[in-house]
Amino acid sequence: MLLVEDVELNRELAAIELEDLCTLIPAADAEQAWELALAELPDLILLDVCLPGMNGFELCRKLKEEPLTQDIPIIFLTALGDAQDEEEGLNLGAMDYIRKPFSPPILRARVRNHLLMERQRRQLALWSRLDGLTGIANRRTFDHQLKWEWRHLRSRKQPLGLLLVDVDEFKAFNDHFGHLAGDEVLRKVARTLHRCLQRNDDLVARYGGEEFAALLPQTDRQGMSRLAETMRAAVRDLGIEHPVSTVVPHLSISVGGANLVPEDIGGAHELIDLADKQLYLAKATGRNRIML
Ligand code: GH3
Ligand code: MG
Ligand code: MG
Ligand code: MG
Ligand code: MG
Repeated sequence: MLLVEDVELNRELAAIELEDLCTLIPAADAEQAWELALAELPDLILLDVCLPGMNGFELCRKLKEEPLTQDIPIIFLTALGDAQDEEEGLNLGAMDYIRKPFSPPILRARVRNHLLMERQRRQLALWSRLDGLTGIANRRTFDHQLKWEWRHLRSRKQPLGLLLVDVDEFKAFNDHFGHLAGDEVLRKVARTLHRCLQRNDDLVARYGGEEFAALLPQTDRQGMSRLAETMRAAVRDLGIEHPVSTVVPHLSISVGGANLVPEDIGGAHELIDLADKQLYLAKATGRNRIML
């Protein structure tokens, strides 16, 4: 939690009351608090209003305008006691407004409740981006990232690569071993594909069912081909028996890939269409292969 308070004694008083609830980051003015908020992304900001230089209301406005910090809950802790001040603070987006002198146990209880809510919010935000079965990125995250990369690379005129990965004859695997065994295999495949990634900006997501998608910014066809082959080999090396497969007696994947420099006309769905067609070809020509 970030504690923004210019009077040292007040900082110490608040710290005594709150230090066992969270890690306290102290700031003596709003400029310093702004830097710390961006660098640390604290789970709560306890904010004085009367500060040297930029005041607390101005800092609050600035934090709410910045995408990185706009969701961080803010509690004003201030000697400004007018109803108008309180109204202004709350209208700026602060979660709470506490007047000085404060009652230590009430400050403590309010801070504890807001911290709890923020931790829950962060947990939900994280879960909304991850696939429940495999723990890798979900479709929502993939769609979001695809749009973002498309726009980003369009302005830089650099290529965006996409690999669509589909487990071969997985229906037969489920029918033979049961869905629980199938689920376990999907977890293993997801983990394996994820481990094959080399760059920080690469993303592998569960696209749906037994299909995965790897988004590869600034990757040329050669790089894609190398990665796809690494993935195919890594899944094969899991050595998962698939006795009813008509392809090979172990679990295998087919991969379709496409690579485009985003243009002003057309959209990211073009890339998906192209990769999908290549995946279809990989399936139609025998599976357990890569088509780029
Ligand atoms: P192909 O080689 O043509 O891809 O054949 P396939 O059987 O893999 O493809 P199909 O699309 O016919 O079937 C996909 C199967 O994936 C059917 C479904 O039961 C299974 N599947 C999808 N999602 C899950 C899941 O979350 N858990 C399990 N266990 N199976 C799943
Ligand atoms: Mg002050
Ligand atoms: Mg499929
Ligand atoms: Mg399949
Ligand atoms: Mg099929």
